[in-house]
Amino acid sequence: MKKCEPCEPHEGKIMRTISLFLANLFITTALLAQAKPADAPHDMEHMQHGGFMQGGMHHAIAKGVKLEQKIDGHTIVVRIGPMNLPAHTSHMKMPQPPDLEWQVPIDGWLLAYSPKLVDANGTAVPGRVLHHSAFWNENRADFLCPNKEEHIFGAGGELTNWAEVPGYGYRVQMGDKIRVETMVHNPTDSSYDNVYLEVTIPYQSAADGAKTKSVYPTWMDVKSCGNSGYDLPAGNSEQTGTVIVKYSGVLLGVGGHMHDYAKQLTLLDATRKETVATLDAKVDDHGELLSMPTVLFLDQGGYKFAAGDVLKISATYDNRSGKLLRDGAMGIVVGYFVPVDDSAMDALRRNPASHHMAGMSHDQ
Ligand SMILES: [Cu+2]
Repeated sequence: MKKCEPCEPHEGKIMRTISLFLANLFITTALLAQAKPADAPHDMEHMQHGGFMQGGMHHAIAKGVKLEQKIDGHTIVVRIGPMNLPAHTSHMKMPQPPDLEWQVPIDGWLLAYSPKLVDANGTAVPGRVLHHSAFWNENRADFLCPNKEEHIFGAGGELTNWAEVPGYGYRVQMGDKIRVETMVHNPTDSSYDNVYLEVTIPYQSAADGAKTKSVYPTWMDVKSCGNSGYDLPAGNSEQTGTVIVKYSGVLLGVGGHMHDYAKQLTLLDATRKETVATLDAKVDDHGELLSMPTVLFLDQGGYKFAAGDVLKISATYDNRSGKLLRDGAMGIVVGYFVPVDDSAMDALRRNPASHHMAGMSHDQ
């Protein structure tokens, strides 16, 4: 059994810094939880089941948290709650919602994701109390790392939107099973009761015959296809990984995800010996991450990848805390990929692995 990894260095800091920017749109955000290996034995699944800060930790499970959805016009609202959040409660002390399952109610494309927190009266609750939430499509494998499920949406305390990229969407089929991992905490002075996380998801129905093109979320990680988090040594350091693109297509644009003390994230097409993007982190005087830039390739019709291209991802940090930060770093270039032959991506569909959903304890 995997032991609890300390994650205090992360608390309240990481999630709001996670940003993926695409097109000339708004900020898109992504929480990077790591997936379990698809073919892991069942016990393995359990210990790796949670998000990158959740896996193997010993949380009490919040009772009575449910996932509900409603369709309103061309919008689905997924609602998770109620959650009671006493003031000054760390994510370790807070009872956490179990993993919940969202069954996609439409055949078509999900176009955007807009999260918010409200109480039972519909009054806004500060986003800070959301540690993170991540949506995983159990019916699909990640196209770069098929050992992981496709990570389709994530958010932290910043609650920023994954805005619509006009003409593009994420293809789903009726009944697709999306696993929703949510972790909450409350660093504020106020207690909040009966809190709901609502994610508003506009969609395009396949029956409407629109010429929506499918995009695939693309996570290019310095840890290659392994767990995203790694120990950050004091001082300057660099971590490098590679992934192979097995499909020809274009990358529309990229943003990046790093943690505090970040310096730079780079993406190279090693096969073409070309730098795809260089993302300089913006940090404050204390090294706290403020933002990561976005690079778009829309003017050139996207950055072209050929099947078999080797991508090299590098992350540099300058950890000025003077000590090693356990699980303190990540380096992920995040973008949207449009394959030349979308039908080739059908091979990534699969039957979901069996999970114990609602009521599952993370410390099992
Ligand atoms: Cu991270």
